[in-house]
Formats: sequence, C-alpha cells, structure tokens
Amino acid sequence: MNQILEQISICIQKGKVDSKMAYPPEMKGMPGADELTKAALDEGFSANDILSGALIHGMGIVGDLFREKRLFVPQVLMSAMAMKAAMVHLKPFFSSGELKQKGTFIIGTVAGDLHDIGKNLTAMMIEGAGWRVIDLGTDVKTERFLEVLNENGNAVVGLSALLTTTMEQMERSVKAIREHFPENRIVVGGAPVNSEFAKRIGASLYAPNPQVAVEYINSI
Ligand code: B12
Repeated sequence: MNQILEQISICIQKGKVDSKMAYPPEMKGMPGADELTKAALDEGFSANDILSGALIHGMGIVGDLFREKRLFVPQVLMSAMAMKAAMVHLKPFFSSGELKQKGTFIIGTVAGDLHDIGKNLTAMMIEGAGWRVIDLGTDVKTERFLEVLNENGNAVVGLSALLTTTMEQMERSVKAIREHFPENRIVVGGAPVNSEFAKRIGASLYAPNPQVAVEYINSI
C-alpha cells in the first residue's frame, strides 16, 4: 500500500483525528486523518483511492478488532471521529458523483427507545465500509421507516432495540416494513435481540455487532 494511504489507515485504526489532538499519546504532534487526507488529495490521489485504500481499509481492521474484543467502545468512537475528519475532505466528491457509494443503509432505534450508542457505532462502521447512511436517530416510529424507504427504494434497513419492551416495537416495525417492502433486506441488532427473535419477526439478519452487518450487506 502507498505510504500516505497507509498512514491514513493507521490514523483511522488508532483514532488519530488531527495534529492538535493529543490522542493517542504515542502519536502526539503527528498529522492526523484530517491533514493526511487533504495532503493525499493534493498529491493527486483520487477520492476513491483514499476511501477504499485508506478509510474502508482502516475501518475494516477496527471492526475486526472490535468483534474480537481487542478494541472497546471508546477506542471505536475515536476511530469514528478520525474517519469523520477525513470524510469532510471527500464529501464534495460524493456530491459531484465522482465517488460512488455501495448503497444506502437506513438506520434507527425503534420507537420508545432512546439508546443510541450501539446504533451510532453501527452507522459509523457501515459508512466506513463505503455505504451512504441515513441515520433517523432514536425513538423512530414505523411510519418514518416506511416514509424514508419509499424515497430510497433499494435501501437496506437497520433497526436497533436495547429494551425488552421495545423489542415488541421492533417486531411491529419489521412486520410493517416486510408487508410494504417485501424485497428489502432488514438487519436487526441490540443487546436483547438474537437470531431466533430476528427470524421469528421476519428480519433478514440478526447482527451481534456492526462487522457482521457490514459483511452481510457487502455480500448482497
Ligand atoms: C447507556 C445506557 C443508557 C443510557 C443511553 C444513552 C444513549 N445515548 O444511548 C440512558 C441513561 C439514557 C439509558 C436509559 C434507560 N435505560 Co439503559 N442502558 C444503558 C447501558 C448501560 C449501556 C447500553 C450501551 O450503550 N451499550 C454499548 C453498546 C455499544 O452496545 P449495544 O447497544 O448492545 O450495541 C452493540 C450491539 O448490540 C450492536 N447493535 C446495536 N444496535 C444495532 C443495530 C443494528 C442494525 C446492528 C447491525 C447492530 C446493532 O452493535 C453494537 C456494537 O457491538 C445498558 C446496560 C448494558 N451494559 O448494556 C442499559 C440498559 C440497556 N438500560 C436499561 C434500562 C431499563 C433503561 C431505562 C428504562 C432506565 C429507566 N428506568 O429510565 C431507560 C430507558 C430510556 C429509553 N426510553 O430508552 C436496561 C434494559 C433492561 C431490559 N432488558 O429491558 C439495561 C440493560 C440496564 C440494566 N441492566 O437494567 N440507558
């Protein structure tokens, strides 16, 4: 891999946002994802080289380490910040159409549920894997999922629930989505959810962590 792309990938893996940020201590004072992405564009790397060769590469490693419990939530959140800093420089290439995303992933925490840490991690990992993410936030009513699906025909939908009580709401939302959009894939997650439940309510997949969801949607 080219040196600057490798450096960006390492910044994503380590959560190094920019030179001003003291985290991680061993990279203090060094350029971060922000400066290096800008430098890579100035050197003539295409937005696509940077996205797939550095950002998706780095986030893939973060996802694997998180799944293997060798990285923890705070470290993944730092990686997310580094990725966001890099993405600022790539955003214009998405709007111009030069950079293509793999598809659209609509995500939300179901109605009645305000937990969003796991949902945010999932959204960020999926964005880091090269997907356009529409994050509907928390307490998302079934109608809202349907409305946004209507505007984004082929989208994959992800629902999160952290409460045993809101699992019932997840069931209602999944059944309504199945009824109106039988072809669309639905991925569910959250601590109380499991494969049996996912199967029973008609979801396409239960993902215990974001990486499982990334591998699944990339394989579609
Ligand atoms: C933080 C927290 C809160 C915070 C939420 C802050 C926030 N912005 O999210 C606050 C304080 C607001 C809160 C409130 C409540 N909470 Co709370 N909360 C937690 C806590 C401690 C951590 C949850 C968390 O973020 N985990 C870390 C993330 C990374 O894990 P995760 O969400 O499971 O996500 C991972 C996977 O599940 C997966 N994933 C998650 N979603 C999705 C979606 C998709 C599509 C995919 C692919 C994957 C995926 O990916 C993530 C990364 O691997 C848990 C206890 C625990 N240890 O889990 C209780 C817990 C979930 N809360 C609980 C309760 C009861 C409540 C309250 C009802 C308390 C009260 N009496 O007011 C309220 C409910 C408010 C509401 N209406 O939602 C209970 C639920 C019990 C139950 N079985 O129903 C728990 C289990 C605590 C307990 N042991 O009693 N809570």
